Amino acid sequence: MSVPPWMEIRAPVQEALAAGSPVAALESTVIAHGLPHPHNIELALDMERILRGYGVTPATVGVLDGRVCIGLTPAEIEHLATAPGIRKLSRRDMAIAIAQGLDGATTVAGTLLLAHLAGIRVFCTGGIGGVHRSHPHDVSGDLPALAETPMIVVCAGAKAILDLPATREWLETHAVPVLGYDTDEFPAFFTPRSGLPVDSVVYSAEEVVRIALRHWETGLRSAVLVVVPPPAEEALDPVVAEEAVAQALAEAEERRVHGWELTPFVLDQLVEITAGASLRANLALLRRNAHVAAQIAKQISRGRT
Ligand code: PSU
Ligand code: MN
Repeated sequence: MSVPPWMEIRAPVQEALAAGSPVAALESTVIAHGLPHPHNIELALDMERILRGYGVTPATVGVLDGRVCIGLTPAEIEHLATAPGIRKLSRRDMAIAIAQGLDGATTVAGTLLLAHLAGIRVFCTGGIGGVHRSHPHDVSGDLPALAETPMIVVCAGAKAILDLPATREWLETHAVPVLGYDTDEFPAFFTPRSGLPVDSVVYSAEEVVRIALRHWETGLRSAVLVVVPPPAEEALDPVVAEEAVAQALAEAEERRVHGWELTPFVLDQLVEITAGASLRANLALLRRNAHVAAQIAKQISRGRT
């Protein structure tokens, strides 16, 4: 596989890919813009530890001085977690960041683009972006990236701050199968249920991989979304969650926050409004997703199912 000159696949990831050993990609926007310091660094390193515990090589993706790095080092993760002015890189921003030598953290969309280019097939995140409430024209770049990238993406659904029915419809239209991992409902990120259906319930990594391989054999190039509910002990009460989201969105409206800043702003507000409960839920679901993604990465590396 030929790798572009601006991409560095770091040695552990390169070796694992060459040997056919399991690899899972992790994004860095959640580190730079999604979680407060120092939880962001702790969580990023913890997700890597969870993957390694299963024998899976973590590939945290980010851009440093215009170099695309697949498999950031802990020092580089710390840089993205603490330095001011780290860009949030979706697909449209990538060429600019590379050509202009910028530092940036990759969103779900940005990570999908780069991890696929590196030959990775499993990606673990918290919640995907989607259609924003009352701004139906603000559609996250995550959705078209999911429609166009053959990758198994493990998440807790779409962030509850979004229009979940519209987001769910979008995935359906663009041929992204939604597999509920031991659940029959699309999770609402902070809470296990949204009232929206999944396309199928699956109970094992083996089932996920079998479906994903058949999906791509049909010629489709879209992602397969595996949705995992947040752990019950840390999940928010649905009424509390909805009230907090409404309050956070009203605050964003009042301060006229929009575009790429909206999601981080609202997540930040939620931590304050819920006195840290939304943060605990976010951290817990990210860890759980890493456990599920690790098993899927192991299974896909075993070859044909
Ligand atoms: N999930 C989280 N926290 C986050 C995000 C997802 O638990 O911070 C990030 C992801 O990187 C996702 C991005 O791609 O938010 C979506 O941003 P936007 O709505 O601007 O596309
Ligand atoms: Mn957006």
